[in-house]
Formats: sequence, structure tokens, C-alpha cells
Amino acid sequence: MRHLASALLCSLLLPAAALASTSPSELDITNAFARPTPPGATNAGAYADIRVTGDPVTLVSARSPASEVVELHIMRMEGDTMVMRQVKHIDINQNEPLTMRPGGGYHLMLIGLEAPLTEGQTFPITLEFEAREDIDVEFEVAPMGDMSHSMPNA
Ligand SMILES: [Cu+2]
Repeated sequence: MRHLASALLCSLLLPAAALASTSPSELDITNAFARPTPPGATNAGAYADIRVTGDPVTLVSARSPASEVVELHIMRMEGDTMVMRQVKHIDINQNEPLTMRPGGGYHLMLIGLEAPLTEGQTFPITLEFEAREDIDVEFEVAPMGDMSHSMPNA
């Protein structure tokens, strides 16, 4: 039932053209959130889980009215230093759902925030995939202590 509910929500957010899409794979996007930003912050990470059923999909870019640009980033250890780099795309397949969390791995980077992100606020990010319709996702600004959004080992 959870799955059906989120599929319905997604279809409501999609532009009418997407409903006519013949793409065989189905995307389930959940747990979309960002952290509140301190005053003066210009950048923020945003996170979501993306699960695909069917053919693999490729996330190629993202955009949002909340910031000037949204980049696809990965944060990982290089040697003994944690570094953040922009990536051109993120591949997602049925066996490897994308799980974005603060502290490491893939994330969306909001650069040039229009305003600080405040707890309880929501904002949209449009995810752009290769060879399929864009998807608008609503992100919730959730506090650090929200356990449903923390890393397993945080
Ligand atoms: Cu980043």
C-alpha cells in the first residue's frame, strides 16, 4: 500500500505529458529532505532515496527555485581526506537503489541559496533523467535530530 500511495503522489506531481510516457521502468522517490541552514549559508545538501523498478535510469541534473543551481555531488574518502566532487550523472538500477544521506556518498548540492532553509519548510527540486520525463519532488527541511533521517551509524 505504501508503494501505491507514493506512486499516486508521483503521478499527481508529474506534468500531463509524463502520463503518456511509455517508459517501462517505474521510479519511487521517498525520504526527500534537507537540513536547516545557518544564517548566511549559501549552499546546502539535499537527500532522497530513489528506487527503480524495471530498466536502469540515469539522473543527469537537477534544478530548484530554492537555489541558483543544483549540482549532483559525491562525498568520499580520497586517501585520508573527505572530498566532495561534482559528478555528471548518477546511475540507478533495480538492484542498487540510490540512498542519499548526509555525511557521505551522493547528494544534491544546492548552490546559491535564495534564502536559508528553515525547519518545517518544504521546497521543490526537479530531477532530470536521461530519456525520460523530469520529476518534481518536494523536499522537507528536517532537523538534525530527526531519527528517520539520520544515518544508520550517525
Ligand atoms: Cu556537495
